Amino acid sequence: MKPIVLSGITPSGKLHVGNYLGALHNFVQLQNSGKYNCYFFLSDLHSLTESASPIERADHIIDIATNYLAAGLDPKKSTLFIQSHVPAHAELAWVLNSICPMGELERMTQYKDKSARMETNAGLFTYPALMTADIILYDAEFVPVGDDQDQHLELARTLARKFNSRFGETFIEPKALHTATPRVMSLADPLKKMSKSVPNGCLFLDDEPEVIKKKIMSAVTDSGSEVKFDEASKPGVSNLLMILSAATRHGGQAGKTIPELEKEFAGKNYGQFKAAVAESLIPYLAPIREKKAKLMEDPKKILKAFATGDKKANKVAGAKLKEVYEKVGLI
Ligand code: AQP
Repeated sequence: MKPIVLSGITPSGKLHVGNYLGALHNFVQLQNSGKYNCYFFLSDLHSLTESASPIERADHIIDIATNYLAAGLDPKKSTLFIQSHVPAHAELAWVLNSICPMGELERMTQYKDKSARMETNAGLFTYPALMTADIILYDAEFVPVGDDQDQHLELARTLARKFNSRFGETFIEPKALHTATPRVMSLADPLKKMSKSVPNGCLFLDDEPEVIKKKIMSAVTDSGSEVKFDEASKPGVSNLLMILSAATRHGGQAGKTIPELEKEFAGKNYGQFKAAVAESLIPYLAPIREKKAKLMEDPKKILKAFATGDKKANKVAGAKLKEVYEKVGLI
């Protein structure tokens, strides 16, 4: 049996290159490797913790679903589904909330960061329990994510272990899978990660060439002139070097390495370097933007691509939830 890979993206805004280079690109690679049984979903229940209007939320769901397909996820190769169409996620989350120590949730950095900049709610606080349910319902061994999710993955392992030791062997402890760009930083503040909820630092997947150029040319870099990778003293330049390295890959081939790029840009200034980053990114992102625009002509067809996956996910997750209810003594 092939190992199970599962991951999701929250429809809380438009996708940015961090979401793509840290997660979505990897989903497609893993799917196409043929080595895994892949599940990819839209974590729309998680988006309820944010204050989008119903119309905005529905638009974001369609937008991310379209991005999945435009980036190369294929319902014939992967199980693609929508979280809210599979009730077992919310049900298992309640069971896990009931065994999850408050202290584990209180120390989550994402919760602390978000609660510092937005009004908090109980959903935001207990989101890692729902995320754990999302993963362990399917016996997922590997979860491709950006490194901002490592702490939540660690909690998923803890909760799986805790449940197993209290109620008997039921869940697999999942492991994170990272890409070479596990944390793309904000273009406006390279000390913070690029986040959908802070749009002014984002390069969006469907930004037009002129917008890409403008955003990259005005990305915050440090004083100095040397194009060198040093995350402590040159976080802006280091971030752009990582983005450029990813954007120079073609097909299945690896991109230029950071040392190769440092050599290529020795003696060149930041303006020349940034222009080269934009020139590589424009053709790198164009196929996704163009495919997405084509898919958007028929939004109903997009959601149809998730219908078979919804059924399969309900079958797998429903069976696991039944086992859980029996083990905890619900009759
Ligand atoms: N900056 C990033 N660099 C690399 N990977 C990233 N991811 C997010 N930001 C970066 C990865 O993208 C996947 C989907 O993320 P998500 O939408 O489920 O949640 P998130 O991590 O909270 O993403 P955002 O963009 O920061 O959204 P908001 O602002 O709404 O919270 C995940 O695998 C994530 O690691």
